[in-house]
Amino acid sequence: MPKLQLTLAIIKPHAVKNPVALSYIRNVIKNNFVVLKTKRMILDAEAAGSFYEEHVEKFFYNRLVTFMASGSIDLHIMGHTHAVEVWRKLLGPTKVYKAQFQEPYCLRGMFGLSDTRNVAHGSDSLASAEREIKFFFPEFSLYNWYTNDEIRYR
Ligand code: RTP
Ligand code: MG
Repeated sequence: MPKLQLTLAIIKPHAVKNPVALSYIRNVIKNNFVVLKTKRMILDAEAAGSFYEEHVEKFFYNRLVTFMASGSIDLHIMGHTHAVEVWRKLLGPTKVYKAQFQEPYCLRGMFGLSDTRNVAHGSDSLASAEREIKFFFPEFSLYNWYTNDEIRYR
């Protein structure tokens, strides 16, 4: 049985509030990944700040942190043999002008409103995926997931 690589998807507040976006994104996730765990939560600004600590020096940091703490977010631990790459490909470019003009059928092209309100987050490497899953789900066991494991944990 093929082994699963894991990634963390975070559906951002504006997309959680948009029923068309949310149901489309959920279908994309369901059709492409084994979903191992989901959680809806509201981050406080302190937690959002520490999640995005690598960006602390960037001009958009305060805007990003304030936005991520502005409403409910949906977290998904998702598995696929190439989970990190596949989810980022489905999301498309970070910058909304690139997403809309170069890849209009990616999730950010369809539902992105700005570079900050760009629909969802995806881990950018295996190491980030592990850090990010541990950040939100400290009790989650990261290893030895296989393609027949859907819903075992949820
Ligand atoms: P993500 O982590 O969300 O998948 O996005 P990414 O790796 O493609 O982008 P990154 O450079 O890591 O940026 C992290 C988050 O910062 C927000 N951002 N806002 N000009 C802006 O307002 C701006 N630029 C980047 C994005 O929403 C990105 O998700
Ligand atoms: Mg990133």
